[in-house]
Amino acid sequence: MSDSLPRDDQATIVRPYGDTTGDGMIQLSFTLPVPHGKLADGGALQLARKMGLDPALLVHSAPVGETHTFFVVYGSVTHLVDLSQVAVDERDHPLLTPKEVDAAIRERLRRKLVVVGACIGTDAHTVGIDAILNIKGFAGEKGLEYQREMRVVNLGAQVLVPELVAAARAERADAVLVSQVVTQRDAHIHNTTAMSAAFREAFPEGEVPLLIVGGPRFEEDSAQRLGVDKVFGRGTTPGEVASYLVHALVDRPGGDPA
Ligand code: B12
Repeated sequence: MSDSLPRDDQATIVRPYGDTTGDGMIQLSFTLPVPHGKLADGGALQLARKMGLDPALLVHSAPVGETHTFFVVYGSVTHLVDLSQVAVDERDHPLLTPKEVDAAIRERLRRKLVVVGACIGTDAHTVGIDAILNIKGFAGEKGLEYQREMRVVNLGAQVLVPELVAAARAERADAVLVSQVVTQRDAHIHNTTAMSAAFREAFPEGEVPLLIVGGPRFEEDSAQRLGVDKVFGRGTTPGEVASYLVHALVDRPGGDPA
């Protein structure tokens, strides 16, 4: 039995757990554009019941300014989770140590692997891309700057797509790493598709750098839809990114080692 699945047997059907096994209890939070009060509370419970929570308990209700109210609702759902229908994007290459990453690049690429990174659009959330690129790293792992065989150019925040394309060309980037944290009005989707289209227009086919995008709200199986080679989500570590770079740029069958 897999450790990651807290179940009694190999069943693929599970229900949420709150107070007792299989009670179906979940908690959700949301905001309604209604002033704080009994009307707002009733509206919140109505929404929860329409979403399939029965019984639904209002455990928190607080004003957000004078016109909105924030809620936390706790309740039981009747829905079942069918694990056999869940698609998981499993890594299809090994997780390498920093030493193995450097050795692979040195021995097989025989030149430095160039990475250009940026946070594009109006997004100023640089902590994520810095976690991957900067030497201080993330979750106990050093960032890509630690790799002796990589040259990392971090352009920082609010980089415009034409600037990114120009930098990738000037630096002869093997890979372009883009971060998108703000998701309001699907900004991360629009910015990423605009970025990938710009690269495909600016570079001849077969010479487009490897395009990687990351951020906490991306769906990891969305690379094709976004026009990029790879998507990394919440909690990504630098080692996962370095291992993927080796897999895609150094080990790639028919890859250009020159
Ligand atoms: C710190 C922070 C800020 C700081 C940013 C400082 C900086 N230099 O980055 C400041 C104060 C400037 C800020 C401003 C704003 N923020 Co802010 N911010 C946050 C906060 C609290 C933490 C983000 C963070 O640093 N996470 C830690 C890093 C390590 O995690 P990460 O970004 O997910 O990165 C990891 C992975 O996603 C992945 N990854 C990320 N990028 C990449 C790229 C690649 C290539 C790869 C491989 C992997 C990868 O790897 C990383 C490591 O695992 C979040 C809330 C939260 N708790 O997440 C809100 C949050 C992101 N901010 C938010 C908002 C709304 C704003 C503002 C619009 C607020 C305002 N009204 O002014 C402004 C926007 C400014 C702008 N122009 O972008 C919202 C976004 C909501 C949404 N749906 O889009 C959030 C979610 C808060 C909230 N709940 O409302 N913010």
